[in-house]
Amino acid sequence: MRASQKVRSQKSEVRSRNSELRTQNSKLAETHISGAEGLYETSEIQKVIKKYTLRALNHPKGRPDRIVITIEDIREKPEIIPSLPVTTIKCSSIDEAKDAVIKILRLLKISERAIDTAFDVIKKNRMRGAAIITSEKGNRLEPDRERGVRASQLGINKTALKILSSRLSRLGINTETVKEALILASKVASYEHVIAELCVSDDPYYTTGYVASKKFGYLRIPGIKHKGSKSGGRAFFVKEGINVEDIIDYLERRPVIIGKVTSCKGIISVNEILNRLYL
Ligand code: PML
Repeated sequence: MRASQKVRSQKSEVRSRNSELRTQNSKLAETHISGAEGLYETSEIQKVIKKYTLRALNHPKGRPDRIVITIEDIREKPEIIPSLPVTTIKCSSIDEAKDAVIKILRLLKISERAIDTAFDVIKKNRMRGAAIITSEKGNRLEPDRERGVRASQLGINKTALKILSSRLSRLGINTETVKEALILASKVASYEHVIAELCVSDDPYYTTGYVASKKFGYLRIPGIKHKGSKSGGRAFFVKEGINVEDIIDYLERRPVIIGKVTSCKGIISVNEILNRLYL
């Protein structure tokens, strides 16, 4: 499901050939409001369409004027993977949250340059999908920098969903947002050349982000941005020299289903990660 809204972009001043400044007519630009997807049984389609439509119509980013729902038959047998373990990092301020992200990424051997590139992408929030950033040189690999890369063709089977919901409920975080983000992060991290993912929601009222990796699992970072901030996005940190077409093919086109749920822990301090007390 993709929901969007046409908004009038700000009037811009342009210089004409005789050097006069004139105001250009404003244009309508399409703004992303909400997106969701999953792999489902045929019998679930009606229920899911209702769920996605209601979500789009009640989104805090505003009322969409266009909701597109696409239903596609999957022929390839999905790969079954486990979910990443879930943990929340204790952060009491935005500075602490950013500091935790940087420390975790450094521990995963992501260079300062790559970290800066990721924060820059997230701050600007001009992409619909994710940026692919090499972990040493900090180079951007995605062929279309506006569109980015969309992790797609992902889901969770019914048994695993029940277990996940019950484990997250005990921690008070059993929401669609957390479950969908965890499913996506688990697929992304399962690709052999992905080292980590950094995500900050572009929802102005959702301020918890995450750093996900095979090594430390899905680490939730509360308060990574100010309430009301429109910045957000995803960055996938990858090994240098990877084949970009292969990773895009895996993330966008290979069906992957969570079939097993790994542990869901409570809140820990970033030092427990840094001191490697946690694994
Ligand atoms: C999004 O899709 O907007 C990102 C959601 C991040 C969820 C983080 C969490 O609460 O675990």
